Amino acid sequence: MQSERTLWRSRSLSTILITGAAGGVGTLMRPRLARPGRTLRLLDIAPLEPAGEGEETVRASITDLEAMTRACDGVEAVIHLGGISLEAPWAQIIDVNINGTYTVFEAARRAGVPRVIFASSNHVVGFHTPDEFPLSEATIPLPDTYYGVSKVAGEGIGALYAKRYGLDVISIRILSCFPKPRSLRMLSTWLSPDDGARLLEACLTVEKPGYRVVYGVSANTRGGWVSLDEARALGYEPKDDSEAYAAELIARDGEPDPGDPVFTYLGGDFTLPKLNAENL
Ligand code: 15L
Repeated sequence: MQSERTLWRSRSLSTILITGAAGGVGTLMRPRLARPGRTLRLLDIAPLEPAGEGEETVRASITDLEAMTRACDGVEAVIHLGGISLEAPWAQIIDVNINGTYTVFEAARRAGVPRVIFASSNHVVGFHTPDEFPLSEATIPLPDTYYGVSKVAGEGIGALYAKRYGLDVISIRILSCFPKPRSLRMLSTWLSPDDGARLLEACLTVEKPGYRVVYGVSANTRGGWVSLDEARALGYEPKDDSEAYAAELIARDGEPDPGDPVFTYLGGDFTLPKLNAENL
């Protein structure tokens, strides 16, 4: 007889709602999370590519509680990627990222969805310095932007819904998820799309995680900025390494200079004065 653990792991999780599915990470994850017997319900306020086999599309705002509750109907897990992914004026951050994330969790609760995976960010802890590396789940938040503050709030909302209502909630502090590293910093912070999908699959299938905070990053030779222990405890094993792109990036940008302000803090250029309030 299969144990409960094996049964949970072998399930395809028949319907998964992905918010922000038209965005950068959503677009990368869409083909990678497809499985036989699984429906990906892809939600975005922006236009989505037409639904293929095993897909449904929903045009809605993550701030619309009624629409979100309908979108959560029959869903076994929500992957919440939606929201503004860069620094923006406070009013926009409050509306889309903070109110939107509250709305996603509340819709999930109302519809009886048992699990929410929240795309948090390294910018929750962006003002930590290299002498503190590797940062862990226990590192205190030092957000570097209003955007980072919204991810702290999102983690808090997730913790509330996990503890008060019993949802399984995993906040992933994603470092840099792009098809390939775009900068010298990303040689340390890259999360390859395939590793991103591996991490999400681990978050979807691990048995009864309760509330967790993990970092999302590949096995980069120049990494070590954040702990992978928390993600590994969920069953994630990264396979990719940004080193494959190092020569190309160094030929373009030169050797990484530890004195470059971009390396002063984990958050890189999100910590620079160009993102001070007067410039937004
Ligand atoms: C993030 O949270 C952003 O959404 C993304 O655009 C990248 O800038 C990333 O962090 C990063 O730190 O590289």
